[in-house]
Amino acid sequence: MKNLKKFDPEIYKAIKGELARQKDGIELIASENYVSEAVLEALGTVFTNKYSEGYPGRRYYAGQEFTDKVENLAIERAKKLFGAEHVNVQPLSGAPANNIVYSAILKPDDKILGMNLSHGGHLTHGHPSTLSAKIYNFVSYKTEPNGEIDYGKLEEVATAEKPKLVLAGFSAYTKQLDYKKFQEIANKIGAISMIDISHIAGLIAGKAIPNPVLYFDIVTTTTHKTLRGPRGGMIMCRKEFASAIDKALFPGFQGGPHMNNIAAKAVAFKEALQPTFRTYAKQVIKNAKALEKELQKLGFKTIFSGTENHIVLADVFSSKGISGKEAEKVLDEAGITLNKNVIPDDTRGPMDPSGIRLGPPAVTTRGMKEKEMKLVANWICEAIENRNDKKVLSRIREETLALCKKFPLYKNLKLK
Ligand code: DSN
Repeated sequence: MKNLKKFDPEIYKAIKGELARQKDGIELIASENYVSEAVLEALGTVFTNKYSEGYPGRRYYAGQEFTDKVENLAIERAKKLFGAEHVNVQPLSGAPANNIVYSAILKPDDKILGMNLSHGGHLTHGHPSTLSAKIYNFVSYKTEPNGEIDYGKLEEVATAEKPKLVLAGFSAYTKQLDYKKFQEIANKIGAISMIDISHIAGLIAGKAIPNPVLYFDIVTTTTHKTLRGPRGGMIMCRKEFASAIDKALFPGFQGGPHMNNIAAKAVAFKEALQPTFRTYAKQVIKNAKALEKELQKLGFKTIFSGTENHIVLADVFSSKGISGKEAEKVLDEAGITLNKNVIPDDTRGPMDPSGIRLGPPAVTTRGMKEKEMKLVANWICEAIENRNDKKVLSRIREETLALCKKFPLYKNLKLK
């Protein structure tokens, strides 16, 4: 980065700082991961210079010999990974992907049935502060006190509300969804079915959990969470929705695709097709289970208990008398990064909720296993229980740093 260092030392310094932060901290934000150096290399290329509105073979500007190659490879690899009939790799991220689908298949005021945000759903699945909630009419379903979705109740709501779209998927839920039930409910009321697999895409690609692609009409995802690709989104669908979705993306919603990201997506998909990715995906779930089990032993109440994916949600307010916001801050000081999170029907606000969400996709990438998860859970407990003792927090910080050094990241990436 010698050019950057010379021309823009402030940005250079921030990049260097971020690299050190990522290398030296225990990253437990369930939606984050570390891309490979090959993915990073693809991201920082001259593809960022190119405009390529349209799709391979039918673009609006000339000079598409290499962009077409890259986009076709990304599509081909995604199809192989997920078994989808049609793939669009151009969404800039998950929220645009969801909005593009809504605009492709719905009219303003049409009804969408999605998971309630405090029960694990996502902002774009109907939160009132989003643009989509201003355009469409969202109704929601919730989880039961035992953490499960009651599919009988879901069917009742769907039958009463008659949504045009039945939406599955989550950003803070820990259970395996019954894909077939969603499909049957959508079929029964003549609705389109959609699942947002942003969180679990890597677990599906790595065959650690079942693949929903055959059950749903439309599947959206981000590419940067468990799938371990660059920041971005993707839409997969049955052939009958392909043309509407492609048009809703361009010219409907986005302009030129970010070809450097699409190149990096193609690289990440190739990585996810390797047998080692299956081992990774399975280990992520083993690690999440180990983390949850140890936290429970230490007195943490976990929500949707008995994780079946990469997410653990803990009610720190009722277990340890600390808010999610304060826990996030204290743990950051100890070298452990995670996020505050609402719990079902949280009586506290989203900026200072009762819970924390944590997950091991990133630490698993650096090679940590169940033994390390046990250590991490114990540090979390110790830091929270001794939150006012700076000496304890600083000792834990030293210990987390020592563990990170044992599992090095980006060995060839050294910024001077
Ligand atoms: N920010 C992502 C997450 O953490 O789940 C989803 O929007």
